Amino acid sequence: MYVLQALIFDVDGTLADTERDGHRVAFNAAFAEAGLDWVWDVERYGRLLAVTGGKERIRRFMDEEGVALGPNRDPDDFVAGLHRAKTRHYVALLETGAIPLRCGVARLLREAREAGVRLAIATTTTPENVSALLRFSGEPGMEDWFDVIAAGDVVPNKKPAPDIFVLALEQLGLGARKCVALEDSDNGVRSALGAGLGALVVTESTYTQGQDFRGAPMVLDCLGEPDEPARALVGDLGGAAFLDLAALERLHRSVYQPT
Ligand code: XBP
Ligand code: MG
Repeated sequence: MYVLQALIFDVDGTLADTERDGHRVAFNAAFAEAGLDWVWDVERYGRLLAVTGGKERIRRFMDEEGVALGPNRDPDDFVAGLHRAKTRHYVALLETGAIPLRCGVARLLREAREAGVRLAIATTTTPENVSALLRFSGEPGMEDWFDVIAAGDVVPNKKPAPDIFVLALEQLGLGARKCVALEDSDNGVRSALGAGLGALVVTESTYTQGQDFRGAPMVLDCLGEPDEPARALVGDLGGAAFLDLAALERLHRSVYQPT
C-alpha cells in the first residue's frame, strides 16, 4: 500500500517528446494551408516555447513579426482558425504513430494502475491532442486509465501559473501532499510548485535540457527502463536503473516526512 495516492502527469515533453517533430510540424502545415509564408524552424520554435499555449504562441510570433491583419479581420478569429487547423494536422500526425511515448512512461503508468495509484493529467495542450496521443501512441483504452484529464483552455491562466495543477487536484479531490507530479519544463515546474506539489520529478526533453528546474527534488534524463537506464541529474534513484513507484514513494517521503 502506497502513501502517495496519485501521479499527475504533464503531457508535452513528459508523456511524449511532442514539440519539435509534432506540434512544430503541425503549426507549419497549418500556416502553409492558410497560404502564409510563416515557417517555424527548430531554433525559432524553441524560443517561442517560452510562451505556453498554441494560440498564445501564434500571437507572440505575430507580435514579434509585426504582423498586421486587415481592418476587417478579427485577430482572435484568425488565430483560433489557424490553431484549429494546427490541431487537425497534429492529430493526423499522431495517427501515423510518428510520436511514441517516452521511455518508461507506459511501464510507470501500468505499474501505478496495477497498484491502485490514481492517474491524472495537467497540461496546457488541447484536450483533443491528449486523447489522440494516448490512443495512437499509447494503447487502446489508455485514456480511461486517467481519473482526471485537465487540459487546455479550461483554466484562465496557463503554465507557469499553477491553475491547471490546482484544477487537477480539485478534480482528484486530493491535497497536493498526497500526490507526485511529473513535468519536463521550467514553466511546468513553476506551475506544479505553485500548486504546492513539492514531490516533483522532471524528465528533461528535447527543448528543456538545462532549463532552470530549481525546487524540483528530482531531475532525470528520462524515466528509464531495465535495458535503458535513467540518469539522475538531481536527486538519486538509489542505484535503480529506472524510476518506479517505490522510487516515487521514497521521493514523496523525503519531501513530506524528511528524517
Ligand atoms: C505544452 C504547451 C502546449 C503545446 C501545444 O503543454 O505549451 O501549448 O506546446 O499545444 P504541456 P496546443 O503543458 O503539456 O507541456 O497548441 O494545443 O496549445
Ligand atoms: Mg511539458
